[in-house]
Amino acid sequence: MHCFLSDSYRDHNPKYEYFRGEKVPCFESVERLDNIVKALQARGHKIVSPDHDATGVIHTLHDPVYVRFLETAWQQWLALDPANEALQPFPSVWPTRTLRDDVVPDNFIAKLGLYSMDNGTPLAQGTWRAAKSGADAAVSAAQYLLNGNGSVFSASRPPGHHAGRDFMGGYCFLNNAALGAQTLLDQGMKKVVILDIDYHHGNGTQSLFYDRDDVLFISLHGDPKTEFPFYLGHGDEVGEGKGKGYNINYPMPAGTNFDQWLQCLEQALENIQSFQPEALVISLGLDTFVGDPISKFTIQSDDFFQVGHRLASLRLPTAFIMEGGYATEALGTNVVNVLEGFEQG
Ligand code: OKP
Ligand code: ZN
Repeated sequence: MHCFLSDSYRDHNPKYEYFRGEKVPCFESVERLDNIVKALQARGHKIVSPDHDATGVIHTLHDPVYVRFLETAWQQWLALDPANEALQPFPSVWPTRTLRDDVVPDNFIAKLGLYSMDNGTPLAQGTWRAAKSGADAAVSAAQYLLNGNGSVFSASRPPGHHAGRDFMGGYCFLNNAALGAQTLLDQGMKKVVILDIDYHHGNGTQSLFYDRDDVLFISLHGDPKTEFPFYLGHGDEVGEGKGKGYNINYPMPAGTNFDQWLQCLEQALENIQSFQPEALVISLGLDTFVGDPISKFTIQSDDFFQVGHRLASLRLPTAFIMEGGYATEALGTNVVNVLEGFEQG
């Protein structure tokens, strides 16, 4: 499959995140994408650099004030104290309910809380460059479909589906899949689907399109009653206004196996067929894998061929956009199994 690889993914390289109150090495690591690239090369897939600039569509979907914050966050952090170079900023306070989110505080950590949904999204020196080049890869993938091609993969990190109009979270800063879908619409398509098969609900993507009928968002994920992002992704979230009926969630309990997962996928495929879209954007998370260290489904590496195969049955121009997957060793194999299952389908 034709692959766009983010040029700057290695620039986002935070040293640690917090897990159960302890500093631990980041699950969302540089090595994840290194391994995907290795597997793509070993199995003969063509890898090119992004050839489109996402700046315009980033400012359509994301709040320009939030984007400016991301661009300058590391400088703001260093301006507090040059010794911060060796440290990572984390938010520690959030404007939850009754508190005001319409006045941007001067305090940097308070600003970070305003623009974050969690304290689990480490920010480092090259974060903006990596996030921006990942968005460029997603937009390039969308353009590749618009040029008449049938399928494409955008290889990037950090992921995107938890990021909303004006917030980061869940390792995500810019919503790559949403930016790809919006590009398809901006260039003349009338209806596109985003199907999110990452283990975690794509709360950012859902929120960006919740009141719209030109993007059908469907997500298969761990039940938010027990799984991140906890506060969105329930089955009764069906969209609002003219978007009513264009948001579909399939939450599944921890322990869900491939047969049970596939039953939800088959329902999602029927939802997609009824919508009659012009293109499909897949938020491709591989953290549904049995060996994933932070997730609880039991899908095996070989099952991912069938996932790709079933997606191909829709016969739609399809852009795969990389999201999560933290079993680093198996990640390359699992990604390429989906892509090759699709090509063989
Ligand atoms: C991002 B994506 C470990 C807890 C996990 C949230 C998970 C983010 C998943 N510190 N933090 O959807 O794969
Ligand atoms: Zn995930």
